[in-house]
Amino acid sequence: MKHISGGFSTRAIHAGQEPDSSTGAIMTPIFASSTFAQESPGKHKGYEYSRSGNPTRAALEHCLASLEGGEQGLAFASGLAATAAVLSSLKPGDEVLAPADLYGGTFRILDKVFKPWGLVPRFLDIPTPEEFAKAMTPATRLIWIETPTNPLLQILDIRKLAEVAKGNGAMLVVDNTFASPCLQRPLELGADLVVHSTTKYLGGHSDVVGGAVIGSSEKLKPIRFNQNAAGGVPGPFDCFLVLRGIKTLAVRMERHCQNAMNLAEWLQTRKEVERVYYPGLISHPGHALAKAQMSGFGGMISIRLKGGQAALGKFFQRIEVFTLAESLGGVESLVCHPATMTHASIPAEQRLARGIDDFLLRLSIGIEDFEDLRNDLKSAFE
Ligand code: P1T
Repeated sequence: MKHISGGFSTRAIHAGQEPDSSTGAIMTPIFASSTFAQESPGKHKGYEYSRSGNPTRAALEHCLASLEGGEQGLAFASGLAATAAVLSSLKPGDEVLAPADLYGGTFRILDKVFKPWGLVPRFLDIPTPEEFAKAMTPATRLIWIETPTNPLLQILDIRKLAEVAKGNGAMLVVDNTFASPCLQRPLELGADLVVHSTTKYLGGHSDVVGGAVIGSSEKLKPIRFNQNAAGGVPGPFDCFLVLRGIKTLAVRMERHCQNAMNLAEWLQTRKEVERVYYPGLISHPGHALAKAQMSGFGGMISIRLKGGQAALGKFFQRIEVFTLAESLGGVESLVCHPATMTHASIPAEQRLARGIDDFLLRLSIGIEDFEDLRNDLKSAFE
């Protein structure tokens, strides 16, 4: 595949996506073929069987690597399939440190799938580099973080955590789903691997589930092996959808960020809202760090609603432009109730201790007209 240089948007549109050599098709063809003809045993055009490699997937993997500034990308059937592939490269007895504020499914796979298998996950309530450094033991192989975190939008210091990990011979993995490579590139800040749920901003249109891992060829070796050996691969149509979404990532992110910033500022002035969590607000404890390691503050806002169950019930009844649904990062605005939806797999006691109670709402701000989003929330509050 041709190396495409240039700015982020140029690479988003062209990396891995040169016109099809046999037909000239501008859009990457969906190679719906499970297997590929061989001229003689072992002599082929680079593809043998679609679990091992598929041209549409290869285009996506190439593009993802280019956007994150990694040598290679690997695409998976979902964000959690990507997570599973990374965790599978560890051994029983290895420790994984992660912030307590984490996507519920990531907590669940660590706690319910890999812990019984022998991995030792430990979750830190205060996710500062100092606390991670204190928590490291000789068995710690991986620091796994999200930043901004899901759902409380805490900002973690990628550069310092990479140093903590390296100092102890461990790796730093950053789930970059909330920021997307458009706003934050963890590999450039020292992270070893980047993980994505491509279901979110990369796909961008809530029409596909996918995942990815990006990094150096060397560090991806066991994960590449797992991709083929365990087989959690996406189909070619899903790869096409993510590739198509990526083409508009930069323009979408600009609008997500703008709408979210305007709404966060407005939400701060509302008496119905006890607290607004958005890293773009000067009052956010991670604001300065977000400004330093991100080029925009993203499209996710969490709020704590006042007024108890009655206000909550009314809010869900009255929203019209926002839709009550899991997921995020699509062009349409969504509201999620983490306690019963995305973070329900965390035991109630732990969930409450982490601040995920009934009155926490997570908003995925879409790219609709700002006034319509504000008016929708306004009428749901009043
Ligand atoms: O849903 P899937 O593509 O498997 O991705 C899992 C995942 C991984 N990492 C982060 C930060 C995520 O937010 C997710 C999925 N999250 C939701 C579905 C959600 O509504 O938060």
